[in-house]
Amino acid sequence: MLYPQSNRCRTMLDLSGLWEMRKDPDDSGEEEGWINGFESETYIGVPGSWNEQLAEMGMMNYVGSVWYKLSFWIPDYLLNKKLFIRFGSVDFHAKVWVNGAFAGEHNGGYLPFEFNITSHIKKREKNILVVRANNELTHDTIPQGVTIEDYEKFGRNRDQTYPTTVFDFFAYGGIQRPVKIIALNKFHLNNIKVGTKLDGSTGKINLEAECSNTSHTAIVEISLYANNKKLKKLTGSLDNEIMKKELFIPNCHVWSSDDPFLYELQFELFDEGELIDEYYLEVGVREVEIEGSKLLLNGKPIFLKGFGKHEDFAVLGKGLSYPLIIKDFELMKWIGANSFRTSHYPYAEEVMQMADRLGFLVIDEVPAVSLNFRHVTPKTLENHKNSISELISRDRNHPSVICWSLANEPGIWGEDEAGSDKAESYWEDIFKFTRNLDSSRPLILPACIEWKDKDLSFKFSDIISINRYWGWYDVPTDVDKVEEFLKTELITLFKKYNKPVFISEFGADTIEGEHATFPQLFTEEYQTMLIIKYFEVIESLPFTIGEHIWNFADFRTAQHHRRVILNKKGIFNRQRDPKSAAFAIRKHWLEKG
Ligand code: BDP
Repeated sequence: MLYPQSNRCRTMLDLSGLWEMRKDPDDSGEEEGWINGFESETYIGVPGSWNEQLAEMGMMNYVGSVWYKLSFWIPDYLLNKKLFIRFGSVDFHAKVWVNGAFAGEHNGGYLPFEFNITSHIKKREKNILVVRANNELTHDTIPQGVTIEDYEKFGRNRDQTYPTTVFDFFAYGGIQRPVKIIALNKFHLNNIKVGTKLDGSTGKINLEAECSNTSHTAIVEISLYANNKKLKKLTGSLDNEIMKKELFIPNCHVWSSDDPFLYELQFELFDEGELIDEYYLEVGVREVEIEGSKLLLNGKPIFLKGFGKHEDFAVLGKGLSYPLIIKDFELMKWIGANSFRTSHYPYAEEVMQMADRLGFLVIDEVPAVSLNFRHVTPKTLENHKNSISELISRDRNHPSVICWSLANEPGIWGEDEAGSDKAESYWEDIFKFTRNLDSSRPLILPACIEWKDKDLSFKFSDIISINRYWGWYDVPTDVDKVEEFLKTELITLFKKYNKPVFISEFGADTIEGEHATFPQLFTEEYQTMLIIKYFEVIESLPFTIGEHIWNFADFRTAQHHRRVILNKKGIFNRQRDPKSAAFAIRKHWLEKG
């Protein structure tokens, strides 16, 4: 599935705006015929999460189905085209109808999906689009859900959150990314895959273009541009609707964090000499490898300085905001970061595009957070694999994506199952599945303290990635012990696995304005002191490949006595003002280079 664009052969209509909505706590909408349209309760901004924008009507903690409705027109000049409806994401389940006809459904949040709606469209009349979004999570879904009974059953009553979640971020619901109609010719490009490699100063691009059923006379022409100048043109013919080509660029301008140069590829699809589709794609030529304990970008060791982030902002929830994307990149540049992790789910496609353009290195994560092996079912595994293949298919062309992260902190609920054969074969399967889809990027899985060096995923990962909270959840206030424990632990991990070690999370909740002359949790001084201590330890060990602070900014979580509305481990507060630690981190990272 290609990211939508308008060009000579493609038209894209943006359906963002004010839609009508109605909640459906009994899930009776389908039976009552809402698929044809329904009497609305109020309006809702799309894209955007329903929770904060409609908190006053009880939507803040709502878990269940919500119906959305919008009427739209298809302009006359598009009536003979193939029409698709594309959703950037709906969390976590969506069913879609056009003029009462079922268009399709999608399971799983944070990833795009599209349906062909050509035959459902009314010509020269108003069309009614109806979407049922549902944000319930179960043991089978990715991420998994948890029930009140589960907390009791496993003696974890004190972990109970409202709404109930197994993870520490707010499970916002709704149509959170843009909805677009895409108009294409009958024959069109369906998908494009690029892979890049370097051979000395020559760049090699492997290209694969997939077309909808074209005739045998169809050909694809590919042109390579640098700074708007055409450098090369290749022609490929289709074999079973697929065209494969290799493109060589002598004296290639490689993509890197310091110089994120992007070439542009233009794909033109011709049938019997007539142009029937085209697509433009930005491409960065670069190579990522692991060599011994080093992570190499274009053959040179690279050290990751950055953050675990969240998509989260007041009122918007997880709704896409272009200015917020730009602001976050500005702050990351200002502070001297070169990378981030899309903890704990895939971020908007526009975030990935900006990372390519600004040279940020991204660890791209699937939404498999806090997997509970007591509850893992064959369906969970299937859904996990689906999100991996949807993520790779969406993001594989981004030079900024240097690693796939296959889960976060599985087995945190003290389950024996997380250390059993069940977990081992699960990870074996997941890692093998992912490598089959993309063997060009290292795989990681940020793990927690629960299983120490025995975490079963380490065996399969290319990089040992750990989230560590010495100085916060363990040995709070004792910064000397942090040094001793962290160092010993990192050395043990490296000795055991002989793989690069990455510290994917560390940090301290901090309330801006709180100060103390001694180590006091929640103060700005304590956050600064702890983070600088981690930097010293991590950077003193030659086998570490990076440090990602938890978190970039304060973010909303489910209600719990451990959190004062937000998780306050941000280096910036929720509205993106810096806490004191930001200045110390900036000094450290800019000096480090
Ligand atoms: C880590 C989790 C992260 C949490 C963090 C915390 O990976 O999602 O937000 O702990 O407790 O274990 O702040």
